[in-house]
Amino acid sequence: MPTNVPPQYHEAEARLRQAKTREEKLAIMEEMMAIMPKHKGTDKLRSELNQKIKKMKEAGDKDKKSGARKSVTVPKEGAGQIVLVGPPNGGKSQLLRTLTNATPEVAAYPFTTRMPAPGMMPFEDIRIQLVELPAVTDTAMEQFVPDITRNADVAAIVLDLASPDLLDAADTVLKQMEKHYIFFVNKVPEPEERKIGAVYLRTIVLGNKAELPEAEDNLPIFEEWLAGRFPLIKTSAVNEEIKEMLPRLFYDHLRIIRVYTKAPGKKLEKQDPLILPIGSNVMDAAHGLHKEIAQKLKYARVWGEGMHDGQQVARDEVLKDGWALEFHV
Ligand SMILES: Nc1nc2c(ncn2[C@@H]2O[C@H](COP(=O)(O)OP(=O)(O)O)[C@@H](O)[C@H]2O)c(=O)[nH]1
Ligand SMILES: [Mg+2]
Repeated sequence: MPTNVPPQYHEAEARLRQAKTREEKLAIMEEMMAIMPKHKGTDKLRSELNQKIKKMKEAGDKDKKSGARKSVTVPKEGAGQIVLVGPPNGGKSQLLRTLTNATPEVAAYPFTTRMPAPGMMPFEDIRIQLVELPAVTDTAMEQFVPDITRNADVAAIVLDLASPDLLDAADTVLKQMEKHYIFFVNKVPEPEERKIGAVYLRTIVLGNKAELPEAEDNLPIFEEWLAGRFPLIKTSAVNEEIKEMLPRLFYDHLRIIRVYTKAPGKKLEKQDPLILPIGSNVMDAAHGLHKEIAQKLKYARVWGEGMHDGQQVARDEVLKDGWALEFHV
């Protein structure tokens, strides 16, 4: 090869020869494109590669039109689903490894993860589903990335806080999602302020690799860019200490509560909570348990914060996290 390209390029090229599916090949070619330095010596190579990418995309579009597009979904499990989205190399896989039992490949080259990788993160007596999505760049995003994101409960944008491309990478994630009418927000707007057909997803930003000195240097400009749009949590995915902090934080952002049910006359055992949105009332919990209980419900008794044991409450009493309920029909 006449041009000077970094070793990662050759490594990617080797993987390209092994790649089987079109999606894989396309992702690797996009990666090669991103790795290749831009100067006169690479002009020809870049234009050739661009042509190949274009052809492959066209072939893919044809398949889509003929209905061959394969859809990738991740069925929800546990108390809520949080997607980990971001540029390559932010530390999504490492986060998943530290917080769940999943074992996605962690690597210093981009685009390691081509399929969604789910894992279950324990939090107290429940489990929350984390889903690592393939990297989002300005040239590459698998169709299922917005599809899965749209359906998630919360988004966590995972960024390498130490990267010189931090702001561009962050911008790209938001812009790519907006193309699909997905808006990452701190707070979901009131119905009258929503755009028709748009999806608003509560979002937090994980500023990862926070222990690196460059992260500290980048912080002021990054906070300026953020301008309070999302909560920023500094993390070190490699540090086990995040297990003490992140599960609670993710739980809080899901804006859910746990309520336990108790049968009249039986001992209170706090097991298998019902998961309900914050603001749910006694009636909602009854519905969550059984339609018939909801239909016949007269009142409930409550054990938990702010109540004396067995206090009687009406059907519209708003629930608190951790309450135990006894339904009376
Ligand atoms: N210093 C440091 N490196 C990290 C951290 N998290 C991930 N990495 C490294 O960053 C690279 C990319 O991580 P990975 O989890 O594969 O990123 P992904 O592409 O977002 O899934 C790997 O070499 C990781 O070991 C962190 O908190 N601190
Ligand atoms: Mg990954």
